[in-house]
Amino acid sequence: MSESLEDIANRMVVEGKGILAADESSGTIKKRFDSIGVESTEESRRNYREMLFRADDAMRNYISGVILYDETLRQSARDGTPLAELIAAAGAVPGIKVDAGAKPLALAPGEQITEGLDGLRERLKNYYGLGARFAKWRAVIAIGGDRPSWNCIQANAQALARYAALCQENGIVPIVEPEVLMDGPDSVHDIDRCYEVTEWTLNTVFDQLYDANVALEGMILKPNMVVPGQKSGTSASVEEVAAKTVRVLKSTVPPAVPGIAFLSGGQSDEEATAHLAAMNAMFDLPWKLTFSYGRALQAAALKAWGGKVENEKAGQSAFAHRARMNSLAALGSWKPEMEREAA
Ligand code: 5MM
Repeated sequence: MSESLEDIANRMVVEGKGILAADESSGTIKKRFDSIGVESTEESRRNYREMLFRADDAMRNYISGVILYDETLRQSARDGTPLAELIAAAGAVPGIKVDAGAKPLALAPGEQITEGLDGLRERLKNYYGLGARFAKWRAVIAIGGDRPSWNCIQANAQALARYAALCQENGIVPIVEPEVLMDGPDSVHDIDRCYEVTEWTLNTVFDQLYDANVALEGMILKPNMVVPGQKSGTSASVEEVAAKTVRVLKSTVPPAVPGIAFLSGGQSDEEATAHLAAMNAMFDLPWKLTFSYGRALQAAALKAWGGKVENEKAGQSAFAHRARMNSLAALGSWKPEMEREAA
């Protein structure tokens, strides 16, 4: 019998584990590889990802699921094992990014709408056959000037809800990712503006999910944390970020949702860990709170690897370290000195 949506969702946010976002599209992974001077080819992308998925300690103990890009879900390791099988063999759930990226929203300068609904039902059936049991769709909301507009939030929330309903219809758990960006150019983008826009976005998303008949028990939310914009010239303590993020989530996310797995959104590795740890240590929460980090889990591993086979072990231990720190954060027991001890 196939596993229920609820069981898959619960597995994705099981105690002390989180999700590895390794779903960089070809353009994004090229940027990451450029930063370490490695050419992005089908083979180098496969080698890098195979290194991560074969990091046994990290994968077995701290990672509950991996988000893949279409190419990776169809790739095999050097010994011919499909990469999705490596992930499943380590006890993690393979997942797939199904959006086609954020494109300019017509007549709305500076705003974007995520595309990819056309043909999605057929693609989901195909991905299920390839082993994917969850999917991800990311909407981006920018703060700046008089943005975001009602139109941008509404259009993106409706697309997220249509995507989530299609996933559930096909036995796939949707990760619903409405990201309020933290890199806006605006000086008024302080933590309270981020709070306001995140609250508006999440309320709209859950309205749309309700209208689309999406079962909250069979989905995972992937939101941003409430932080000041990187160019706002303001800052916030770890405790303030944790308190405001938990407050906005408690006022918008029904407890029927089994788990919330944050994106890191450009925070440093340690910031992303510290914020998650503080939320879990300071508050009683109705859902699991964990990580679904891309950059904050991979940056150190990518650097240590540097595109060389002889550095694979170093890349794997850098990944295992960050995965363990974030696992401790998901349990609320991470302390800054643990970073030093491990080093
Ligand atoms: C891994 O990056 C994903 C985006 O890739 P594209 O921009 O190429 O589509 C992204 O959706 C990611 O899953 C989330 O934003 C979380 O990653 P970060 O780096 O924000 O933790």
